[in-house]
Amino acid sequence: MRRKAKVDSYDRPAGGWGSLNAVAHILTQEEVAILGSEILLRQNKPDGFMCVSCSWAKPAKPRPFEFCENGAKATAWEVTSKTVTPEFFARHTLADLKIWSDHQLEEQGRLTTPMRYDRGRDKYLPVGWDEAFQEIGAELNRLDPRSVVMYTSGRASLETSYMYQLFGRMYGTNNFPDSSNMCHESTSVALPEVIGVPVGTVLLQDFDATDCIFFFGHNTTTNAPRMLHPLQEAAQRGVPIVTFNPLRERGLERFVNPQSPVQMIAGGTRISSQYYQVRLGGDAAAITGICKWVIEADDLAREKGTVRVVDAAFIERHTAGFEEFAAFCRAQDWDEIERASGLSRMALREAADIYMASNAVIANYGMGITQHKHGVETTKMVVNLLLLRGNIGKPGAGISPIRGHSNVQGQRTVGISEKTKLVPLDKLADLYDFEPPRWDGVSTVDACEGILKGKIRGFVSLGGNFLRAVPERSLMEPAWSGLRLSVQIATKLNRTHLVPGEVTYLLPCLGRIEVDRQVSGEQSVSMEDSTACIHGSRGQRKPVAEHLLSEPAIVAALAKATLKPNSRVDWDTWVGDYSKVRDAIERTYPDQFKNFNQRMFEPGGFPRPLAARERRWKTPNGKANFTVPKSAFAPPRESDGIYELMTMRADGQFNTTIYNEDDRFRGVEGSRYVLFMNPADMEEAEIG
Ligand SMILES: Nc1nc2c(c(=O)[nH]1)N[C@H]1C(S)=C(S)[C@@H](COP(=O)(O)OP(=O)(O)OC[C@H]3O[C@@H](n4cnc5c(=O)[nH]c(N)nc54)[C@H](O)[C@@H]3O)O[C@H]1N2
Ligand SMILES: Nc1nc2c(c(=O)[nH]1)N[C@H]1C(S)=C(S)[C@@H](COP(=O)(O)OP(=O)(O)OC[C@H]3O[C@@H](n4cnc5c(=O)[nH]c(N)nc54)[C@H](O)[C@@H]3O)O[C@H]1N2
Ligand SMILES: [Mo]
Repeated sequence: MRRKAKVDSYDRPAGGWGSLNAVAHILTQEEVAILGSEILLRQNKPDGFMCVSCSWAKPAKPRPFEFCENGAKATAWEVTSKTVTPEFFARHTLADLKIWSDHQLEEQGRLTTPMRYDRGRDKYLPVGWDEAFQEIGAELNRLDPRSVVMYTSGRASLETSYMYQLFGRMYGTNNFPDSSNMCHESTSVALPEVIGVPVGTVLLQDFDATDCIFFFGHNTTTNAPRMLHPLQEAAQRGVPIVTFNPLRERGLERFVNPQSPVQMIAGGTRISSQYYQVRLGGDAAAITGICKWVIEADDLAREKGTVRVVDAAFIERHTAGFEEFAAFCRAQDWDEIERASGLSRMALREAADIYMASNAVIANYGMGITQHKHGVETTKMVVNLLLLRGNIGKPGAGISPIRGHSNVQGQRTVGISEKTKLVPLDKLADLYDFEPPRWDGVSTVDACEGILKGKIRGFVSLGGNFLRAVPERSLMEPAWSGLRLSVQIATKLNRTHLVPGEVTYLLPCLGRIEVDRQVSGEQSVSMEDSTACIHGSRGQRKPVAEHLLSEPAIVAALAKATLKPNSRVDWDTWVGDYSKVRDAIERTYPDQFKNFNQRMFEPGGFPRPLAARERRWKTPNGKANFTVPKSAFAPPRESDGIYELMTMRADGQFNTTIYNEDDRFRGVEGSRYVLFMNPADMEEAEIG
């Protein structure tokens, strides 16, 4: 039953009693007795499983409960005792199911049986695994590999992802778009150009050593709640946390640690010391303003012969482009900076003063920076700010893009990419004696265009909900039905599964929290967190249904049914013992994964070596690069009555997975279709 939507102001802190309530609620909703079974106690622990929700770092010395409200929701959602059986599909045509909400679809529970779509009956019918693999293999062999997309959602393990990309390349395609194309692509493009690594440089211990944190466009309360712990500890040490966000996000203001009895009574800690409600898309202008103050202060110091404000030695030795960047900042006009950032010059002066008074600064950011047309330039502006005072490659400092899915960063590390320059193709060719395709494959956007034009004919999806995750649904859904082949490897029923191609399979897999038993015994898998640390993860729960296969087993079976035998790749041995896949990953990336099997359960994870952390710059010029933005300032409003619209996640969702229709921290209950508007704008437009 739908509840009536209700919107109220939420003035309580994040965390606290509300969090505990929400956890109890989801456990009941999903009919899981997991508190008793101690499963939550194993979450994010060195001997346990890695949370299937966000990718935030896992500490070496975990708290007794190293999970947050949303992590508990994600666990309950996966280990639910509810199941979708063949009888369910026998009862419902896809036309029936199409009117269900996204919440209702996934809420049916875990998929249990491989299914094939039957057009005549408009229903999914059960099919044997072998038959499914044989038919998919035959279909793939009839299609041109260039016309086949192999999508990955960011949850699959390093082992699965490595096998999947190898299968695809041996089949003949580099079409490996992934969910990261839809979130931190700006990071993956910007950072290699300016600091020579595609990922963030901070480690969890940097939060203990930092003396200032800048925070741009991330809703930590909902999207990486465990990060509130290091933020809270830093705030308690008196570290300034300078936040830029058009919205006042609750958790960035106050946080009550639900694990601390004292705080539960005392009402928590302030998180942000400064909260700047930057204009939407105005971060590049705001950072320019801050840098302008820094440069002016430095110019003055040079004039007077006093201590430099910028880190001149670092700039001299490690960077290129400083003079051009400084000239750019000097030349910017304050009126224009104020207009584009929505912040006054004195507010930016205050932020600059805090920045200049700090010796080790971390800059965190999320979708508020990346998901703009100018996301790449704005990301580079964040780097400019850090480079001015040598805040990359020293303890307590660095850049920290807060990634999304729990292994989205790791998948790129082991070869999931459509861009050939990011993949060691020669090494793969050498190790497995085949000729990988050398052309660049399609990204998510290219894949959509290819589907619209009818050029993409086959789509294999390793998790995810592509049709719901991409925009332009009204164009994409009809075009999707033109696909010859759609193969969906999934745990839960979702919207994409309801739009079949000519030949459509739904292949149910084990989740990460389930025990994965193969011939050599119980298997573990691994993933990379937002700070480039690798963690092992062991399944804990009995699988929800007997016919489920693991993701590596499904990928291997598809590969065997599609490819000609190759004596260098023994898919069965890999499936029998995943440590053999890790050996293969280590052979492919010897520097990154040295002693992979021995180190995967190190508390806190083992950090991948990142050159930028040691101030070695793998950029084309061997330097860290200052860059001048070309177009990052928001354009003027075209006319009155035209508003800027921002969309973001609610608290009750994980991307397209909708746990419930509430957004507790924004005071919304019972609906996801809520538009917030500034009261002044409403009054002016006579709305309400
Ligand atoms: N519970 C839960 N956790 C998740 C997810 C989930 O859906 N649910 N998704 C996961 C994934 S895949 C990802 S990518 C991450 C995403 O996590 P976030 O990066 O936090 O993404 P959003 O939820 O879109 O929140 C964007 C934030 O940026 C602010 N913002 C919007 N525009 C601007 C701007 O122009 N400038 C600034 N400075 N701020 C702006 C918004 O007010 C909001 O606070 O979360 C991951 N974790
Ligand atoms: N409407 C909407 N669109 C979005 C976003 C959003 O918040 N809302 N967020 C954007 C962002 S930042 C991202 S990263 C993308 C994410 O895009 P996707 O990664 O494609 O989407 P998700 O919603 O994360 O995928 C959920 C589905 O994954 C499957 N699944 C869950 N666990 C597993 C598993 O262990 N194995 C397998 N094989 N399948 C599994 C389930 O069937 C579930 O229905 O979406 C982008 N687009
Ligand atoms: Mo994401």
